[in-house]
Amino acid sequence: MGFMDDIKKAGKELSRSLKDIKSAPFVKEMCRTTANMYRLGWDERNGGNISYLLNENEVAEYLDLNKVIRFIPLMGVNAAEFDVTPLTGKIFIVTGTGKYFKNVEDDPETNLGIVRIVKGGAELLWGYKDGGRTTSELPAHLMCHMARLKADPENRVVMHSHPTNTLAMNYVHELDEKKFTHTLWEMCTECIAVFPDGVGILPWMLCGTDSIGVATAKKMEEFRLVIWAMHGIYGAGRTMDETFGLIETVEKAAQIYMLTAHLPRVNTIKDEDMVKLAELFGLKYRKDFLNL
Ligand code: 2HA
Ligand code: ZN
Repeated sequence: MGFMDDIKKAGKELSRSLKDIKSAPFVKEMCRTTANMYRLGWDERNGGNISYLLNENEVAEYLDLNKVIRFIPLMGVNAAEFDVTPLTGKIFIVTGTGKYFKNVEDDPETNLGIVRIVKGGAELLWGYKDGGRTTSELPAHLMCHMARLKADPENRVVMHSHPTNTLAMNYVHELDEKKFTHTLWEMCTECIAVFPDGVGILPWMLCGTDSIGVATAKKMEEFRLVIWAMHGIYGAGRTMDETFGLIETVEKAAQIYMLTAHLPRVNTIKDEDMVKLAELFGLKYRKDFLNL
């Protein structure tokens, strides 16, 4: 047998030994999470997007990493100015542009894609079966990944969503990071323990552009949660559960706020009590966001 035959044989053996991608834990996590978010009412129509940094060796159990389906350019950014070098070669699973969270679970191969980041765009390794592309917010996601990886090398997930009460609160509460975080911390005892770093806030900005990406990533240097005023929220974390849990906790607190904001406040959690809780858990928290 010649050299080329050996290569062909090796290729065939590789594809035979690959596991079914739909059974991959990271595909299942994306399906479960998007379905949950849809049912919570946070991601109407094509609202929301998730990107999840994968371990290359794990992906190689399911896909031939040398097989690139096609190249997807980055949209909405000046590719020459947008430097993705720290993420070059990294593999992400990402929700598709225009795709509905509602439909991911039934058809992950159309609504999700697995891509490898290269200069100016992404190489598609799996998914977007109908010719689709990565979320229009991918530049913002990539910038957030770069910022969070600097703050925490274990960060893996960036998630964007439109949670109802968080959005409602944007219309009736001052959009000041200290005041907004403080109000959320007051709404559930565990808030200060879940997001001791607080919530960053951006004013209303045009989405899908690199300027909102840059601004979000800047906030993500110090916050794992960033509100896009009158639009939604970004969360970042080490796992899907952690990231989802951050947004879920903000949304729960915002719901309590919206249920009580128009009523006379009789009781509240005091700042001294929040300190006790943060100290019990040994947390580094934003002391400057309290009024002590
Ligand atoms: O992907 O939520 O901000 C749809 C959006 C854009
Ligand atoms: Zn959005």
